[in-house]
Amino acid sequence: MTKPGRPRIQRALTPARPHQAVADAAQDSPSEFGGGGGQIGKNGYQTFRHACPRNCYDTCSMVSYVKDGVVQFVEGASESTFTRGGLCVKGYSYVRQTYSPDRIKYPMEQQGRGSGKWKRLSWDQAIDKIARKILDIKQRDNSLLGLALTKYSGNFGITNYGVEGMMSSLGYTTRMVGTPCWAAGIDAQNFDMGSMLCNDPEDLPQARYIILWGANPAWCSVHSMRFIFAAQDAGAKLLVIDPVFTQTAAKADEYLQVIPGEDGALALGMCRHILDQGLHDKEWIASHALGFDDFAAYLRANVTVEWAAQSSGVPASQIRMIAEEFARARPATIWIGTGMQRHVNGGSSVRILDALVAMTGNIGKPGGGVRYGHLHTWGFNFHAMSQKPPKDSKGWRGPSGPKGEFDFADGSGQSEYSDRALNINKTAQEILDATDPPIRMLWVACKNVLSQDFDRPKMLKAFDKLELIVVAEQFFNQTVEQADIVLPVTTLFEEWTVNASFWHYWLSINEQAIKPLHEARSDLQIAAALSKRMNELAPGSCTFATEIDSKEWTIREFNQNIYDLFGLSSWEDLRKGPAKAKLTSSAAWADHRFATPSGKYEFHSELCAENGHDALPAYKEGRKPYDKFRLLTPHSKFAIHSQFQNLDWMAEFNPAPCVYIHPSAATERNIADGDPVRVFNKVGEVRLTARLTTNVPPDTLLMYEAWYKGLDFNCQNLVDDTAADMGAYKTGAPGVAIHDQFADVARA
Ligand SMILES: Nc1nc2c(c(=O)[nH]1)N[C@H]1C(S)=C(S)[C@@H](COP(=O)(O)OP(=O)(O)OC[C@H]3O[C@@H](n4cnc5c(=O)[nH]c(N)nc54)[C@H](O)[C@@H]3O)O[C@H]1N2
Ligand SMILES: Nc1nc2c(c(=O)[nH]1)N[C@H]1C(S)=C(S)[C@@H](COP(=O)(O)OP(=O)(O)OC[C@H]3O[C@@H](n4cnc5c(=O)[nH]c(N)nc54)[C@H](O)[C@@H]3O)O[C@H]1N2
Ligand code: SF4
Ligand SMILES: [Mo]
Repeated sequence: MTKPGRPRIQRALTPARPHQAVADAAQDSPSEFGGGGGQIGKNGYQTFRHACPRNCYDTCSMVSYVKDGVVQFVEGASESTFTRGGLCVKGYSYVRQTYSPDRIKYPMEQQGRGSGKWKRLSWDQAIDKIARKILDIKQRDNSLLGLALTKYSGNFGITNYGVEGMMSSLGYTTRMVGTPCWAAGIDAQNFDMGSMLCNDPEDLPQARYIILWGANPAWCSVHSMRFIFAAQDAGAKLLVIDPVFTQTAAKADEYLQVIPGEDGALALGMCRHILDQGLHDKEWIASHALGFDDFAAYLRANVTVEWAAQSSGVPASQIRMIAEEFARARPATIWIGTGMQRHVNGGSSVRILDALVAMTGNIGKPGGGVRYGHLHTWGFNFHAMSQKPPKDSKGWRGPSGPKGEFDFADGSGQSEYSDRALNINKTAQEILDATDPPIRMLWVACKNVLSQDFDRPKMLKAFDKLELIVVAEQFFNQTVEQADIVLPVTTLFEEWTVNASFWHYWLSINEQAIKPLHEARSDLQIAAALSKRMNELAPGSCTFATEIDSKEWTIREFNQNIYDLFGLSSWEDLRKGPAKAKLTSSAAWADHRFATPSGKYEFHSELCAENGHDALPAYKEGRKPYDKFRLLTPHSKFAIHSQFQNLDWMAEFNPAPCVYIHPSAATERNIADGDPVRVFNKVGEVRLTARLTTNVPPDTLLMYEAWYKGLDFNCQNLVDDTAADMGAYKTGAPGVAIHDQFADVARA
């Protein structure tokens, strides 16, 4: 399908000044809660530096404008050539998020999970109850393996790894490891190249051909669109490959509707055609790659363009055309979205996309590359995370594996004991199965378990097994509803930290701009309070500091390597604005010294074979359908997962969830646009409104994940916990096949 023209979305990136009238009438009134931060700007506002700490590609550099101790409005920082002074709809609503009447204001205890009968506690009471429970577990089990932590992407500030530090400081505990997000792709890139590096997105304008493969940056990385448009303006072709005609697809020169999970077949067809046409980069392959002959033999023996067309639903003529265009354009690049690897064959598909970019000689080139993400700028001290367990702590016997994609050295050191690592993507099953000792207590931070984890009905059963559930949260979300104790946590304006991105190369300091609202405390302060009480009740039972200055702790995360990488003389330089890494090239792998065992790009990877997969980037079948329709539950424009959609500001734009159905499928079921429907499968059901659109294939249902305040919509009632193929090697657990789900629909 070719779509002509593309309306611009630049306007969304223009800095909004919702409170300009207030600004003009302003008096100087510096906030006393800057922790020594902030500058007096125009019109009497005190300004502070921030970073959007969510799990978003863009990790925007932000500025807050404070008057009378209140954040009046926010802007994107103009110094960053990535953020460019603009935020997305979610970023602009941070003020509402912080001052929302729905924020959790003080510690509370629930009289019966799900009862809604909450009783206010003082911080001392709450922490005392928690500390006594931890000591009780230790006494019963002679270890703290009965205490489990689940944490993911609520806040990626570097000091926020103090939550993991808090656990280590108590002893060896159980950790939910891995990532629900991008595990399969991480392994795939590690097998092919030895690490996950990524071109600077700001070099996209140099590309002559861009494929956005299962990525939706028009919603999920709005700032990247500017660079894509610049490439198009300079004559590049933009191709979007997605089962859904997304807003990103609407900007493309060409759109291909692939059958979900069949991207590997499509890319193999392209590889075969490029090989047949002799369009592969023989020089690049000879100098920098290992095992290409094996891959070529595999293609000749197992792949035809017709087979690829049959499997992927993309006509053979189109496969040939895009293969030739891609191979002839130099440089050409693929952005592999995280969406497309959430399949039982997702890692295998990513390896094939890597191979396509490699065989055309596009790796290591500005404007080229196979773009997935990177952690190149994350070399902090991880001081907050690195805490030693108390002496004589007992734990799991045996070595500890990686604890997720951000597994930077943990200070627990070498010991005969370690933490018990369980799969975060099977949290419910792991809790149900764990014995010796069972999991007795769950600590939840930066994670909305009952909105974002899988097989929600099973999760509720697993929660029934737990003796105590503590959630550190900002909002009364669906996990808090099922908790025993909730602790109010701060927002980004209320504490210090520092933020790097897994996509661009900017670094931003996050200053404290205001005093924490209500009785909110940061996760670090919570850890300190817990340590204090633990040591009062049982001296030596916790090694965490008992007083925390979040600014001091932020400074401690910096080191000379970070200063050198960003050209900083001190962390304080960041108070003048964000800094960009001094890259020798915008291209990842520009020196072609790959981090694989052979030092080459490995089409044939023994390491991959040792990890139980095919050594070659070979086709792997997708999941067999278990119900009538394919069900996709990707990311919303108005939410970061379960965050933001709950705000009244956002509800105004997007009041209620809906399921998108193709008109032909809807007619068969007598469903009209706007009808209330039931979507159901073996996991459970949800009720919502039907919307008819040809943007989805006839055999697919589409709904966006999100948490709406006051509505019981939850797509995890339909998503099971089936694993993706890869992820265990680098992140400690396989990824999860979020988009290999199936369901049926009927009028409600
Ligand atoms: N607005 C907003 N921005 C976000 C987020 C958010 O929740 N909201 N989340 C952040 C996070 S944590 C992440 S991981 C990223 C995600 O960023 P993206 O990967 O860009 O977004 P997703 O919505 O997860 O998936 C992208 C696309 O994958 C498609 N897809 C699903 N299965 C297949 C398949 O088999 N093949 C192909 N080719 N495509 C497929 C979906 O239809 C979807 O359009 O965005 C980040 N930014
Ligand atoms: N069906 C379906 N499921 C999915 C996905 C999908 O596409 N479809 N996407 C998956 C992906 S890519 C991801 S990354 C995960 C995301 O899974 P989560 O990381 O669980 O996602 P969030 O909804 O952002 O939940 C973070 C929680 O942390 C809280 N929080 C924010 N800041 C802080 C803080 O400083 N301290 C503490 N203690 N809490 C804080 C927020 O209020 C929020 O409740 O979801 C996965 N689940
Ligand atoms: S959600 Fe993403 S685009 Fe929006 S402000 Fe945060 S980092 Fe920027
Ligand atoms: Mo994610």
